[in-house]
Amino acid sequence: MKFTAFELRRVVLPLVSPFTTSFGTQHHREAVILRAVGADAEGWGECVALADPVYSPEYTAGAHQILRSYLLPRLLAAGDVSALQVAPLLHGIVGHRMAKSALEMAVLDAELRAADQSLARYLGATVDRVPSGVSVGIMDTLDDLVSAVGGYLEAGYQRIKIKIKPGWDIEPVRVLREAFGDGFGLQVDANTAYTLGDAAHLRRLDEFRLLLMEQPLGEEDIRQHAELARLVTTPICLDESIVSAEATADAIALRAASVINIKPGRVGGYLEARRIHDICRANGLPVWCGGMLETGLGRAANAALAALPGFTLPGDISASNRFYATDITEPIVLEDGYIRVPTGSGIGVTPIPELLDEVTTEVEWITA
Ligand code: OSB
Ligand code: MG
Repeated sequence: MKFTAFELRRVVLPLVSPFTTSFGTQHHREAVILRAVGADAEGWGECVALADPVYSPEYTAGAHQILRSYLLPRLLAAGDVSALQVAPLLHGIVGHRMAKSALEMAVLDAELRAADQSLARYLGATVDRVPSGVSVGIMDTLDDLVSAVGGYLEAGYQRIKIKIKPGWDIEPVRVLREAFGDGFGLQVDANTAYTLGDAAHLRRLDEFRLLLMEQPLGEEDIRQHAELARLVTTPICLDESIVSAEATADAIALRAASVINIKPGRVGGYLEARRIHDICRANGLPVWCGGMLETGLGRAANAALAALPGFTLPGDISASNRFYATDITEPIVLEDGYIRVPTGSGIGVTPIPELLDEVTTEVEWITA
């Protein structure tokens, strides 16, 4: 399809409660939303970069800038393009996978809407709903944590992930097992907060029957994760380190991880995400779909991806109301612990114009 214009929006959505990780506290979700205007249909994309470069090198203002100055002009100049051509077309621009992912998502959404096909069907989904997990931030007190997790279990979430950091790791896990027992899936996410020197400390998590330990060490510490994996029994899962299919293949070959968190935004798009799924499946590694506090747009698309057969663990695909009192789309809801896979064409949801306008802080049109 030929694309004639792109609408770039900056949005800011307030969070229902602050979200704290080892890299900081978020009170708002600031994001770039992209609308592709094509000859046959429109498509929507969401950029998962955070407001600041604290999880990955990308950040909202930078993603906006790279889309405006480099990615969109190339796409507009390319004439007729399909989603499969977006990554090769943008290959000459190094990095910026989150920005590239937003663009590929918008093009793919438009293409699928024009063909009246759902993203789930296009990707190869095999189920119509996906089990829902929730990511729980670092709290001020253990009591606050127990009460938050109690609420999520009550709501039906099928597994709990808690954020950890040095000083908030063993005890939080212990109190959750004491409060709620062994009958629920529990995992931890360190967002790179430890070093291999902490191996003996991290080994203390082994007695709590965790599903996995996510990204304990640095993004580039693939070999060190392999070393750590030999020293602990809790399965190691990589998030930040998994930036591409190539990085995934290397991590598997080095035995640095036995589980992979796939985030489409982090790896450059849903097509690369599917490649990573395929590589993991061929190697017998379970995968799950990570989250980046997406609006309903990214949340719906993630549910489609998570419906592929290799996604055998519940992902961080929670209901819209886990983060937002009002989403920009019809809210994604939890039903008996599951999120329904959208069946409409494309990603299956669109922003509700008034709700999108309400959270928009800047609008810019990029044309050929
Ligand atoms: O490490 O998985 C992470 C949110 C922002 C940045 C990184 C991460 C997270 C989460 C939240 O854990 C996942 C979600 O959207 O529910
Ligand atoms: Mg993570």
